[in-house]
Amino acid sequence: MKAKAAILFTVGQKLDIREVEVEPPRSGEVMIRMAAAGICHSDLHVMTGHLVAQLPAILGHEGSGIVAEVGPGVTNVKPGDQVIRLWRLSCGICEYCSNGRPALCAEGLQIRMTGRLLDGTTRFKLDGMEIKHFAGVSSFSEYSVIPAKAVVKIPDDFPLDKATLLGCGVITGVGAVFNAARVKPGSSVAVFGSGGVGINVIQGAAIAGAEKIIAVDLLPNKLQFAKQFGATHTINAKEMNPVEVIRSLTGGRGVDYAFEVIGLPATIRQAYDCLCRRGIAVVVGVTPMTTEVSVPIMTLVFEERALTGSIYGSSRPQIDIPMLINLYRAGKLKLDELLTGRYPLSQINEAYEALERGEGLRSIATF
Ligand code: COD
Ligand code: ZN
Repeated sequence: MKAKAAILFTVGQKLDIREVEVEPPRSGEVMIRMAAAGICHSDLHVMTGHLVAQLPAILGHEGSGIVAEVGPGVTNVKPGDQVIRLWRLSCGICEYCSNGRPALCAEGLQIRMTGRLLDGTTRFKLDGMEIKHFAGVSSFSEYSVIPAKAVVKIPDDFPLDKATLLGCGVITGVGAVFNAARVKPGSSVAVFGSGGVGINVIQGAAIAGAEKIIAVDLLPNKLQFAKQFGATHTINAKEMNPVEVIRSLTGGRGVDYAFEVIGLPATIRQAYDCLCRRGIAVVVGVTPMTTEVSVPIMTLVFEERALTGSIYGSSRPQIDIPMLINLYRAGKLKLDELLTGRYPLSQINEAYEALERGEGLRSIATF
């Protein structure tokens, strides 16, 4: 099967749209005809070399589509089913899967680090050359093959463009609030970074019933979006020191929860510095892999503050995605307002240029 796909050949280059050969699914795999793929900053981090991936690869880790074909032994989905693709495969039986932390499963890490599916091979070829699967998803391809365990079936009448956003931005942001921090009603929250993922931390905090939600960004348009998604206060960190303003907004106390959704050591430290005693800072953003972050022992121990990370919203996608669909249908989760741009796959580099300029909230590539 031939498919148009966006390939990253070398760090620092643009994505190249090429026609690749997609092999049929093998045992335990499915082939998806993609409907839409999300434009997330994490793919941009791969293009700039900030995040490491095996290349050449078809990028994209957020996506939805329709099952086109299933390999031997697949029973959880059938051709014609609408699905969301997960960027972290999980085996379902290891210690972490059993404990409700499937994003920590070693199977998913193996695919992420090698760019190959579980049998050690890829299903994409370009003129006989092996093309890697980014995050086991490679959603920037008209067709792609993925382990059947890494899809979530969604209702037949659910719009696939909105569904796409659930697969990374929404579950990562809302999940960090619900699962990692477990934000309590009436609490105070600061969110550093109000982009495509940060805005979902903000709406997650609003759904969780936080009383004060303070959004921090450098761009006025993002802070405007933050208010629309439930922020009670906004801070432009270009104009003022966010830690000082957060302290003064909380009467000197600090916030119960702070989220870093940018990926910079300085803002991770700011998130920690604006906590109250026993406050929790959750880091969602990733800095270059060798970075270290330090915090003062005085506040860590004597104030019992916590600094932790959250990967993929610390979620259980087979439970959390249906829950997010229900929240959307109940009018509580904003997806229509989140989707601010659509680009055909041929214009995917323009979509990333718009992301770099800070336009909109979340865009999708369409097929
Ligand atoms: N202070 C305040 N805000 C800032 C600063 C700063 N110093 N610098 C940048 N920002 C704002 C930007 O203006 C922008 O609004 C926002 O931070 C970032 O938003 P986006 O839309 O560009 O990026 P997202 O939301 O698509 O992605 C954010 C991540 C943190 C997820 C991403 O950057 C990242 O670190 N990814 C790696 C982690 C990972 O792989 N996660 C899983 C897949 S997403
Ligand atoms: Zn993402």
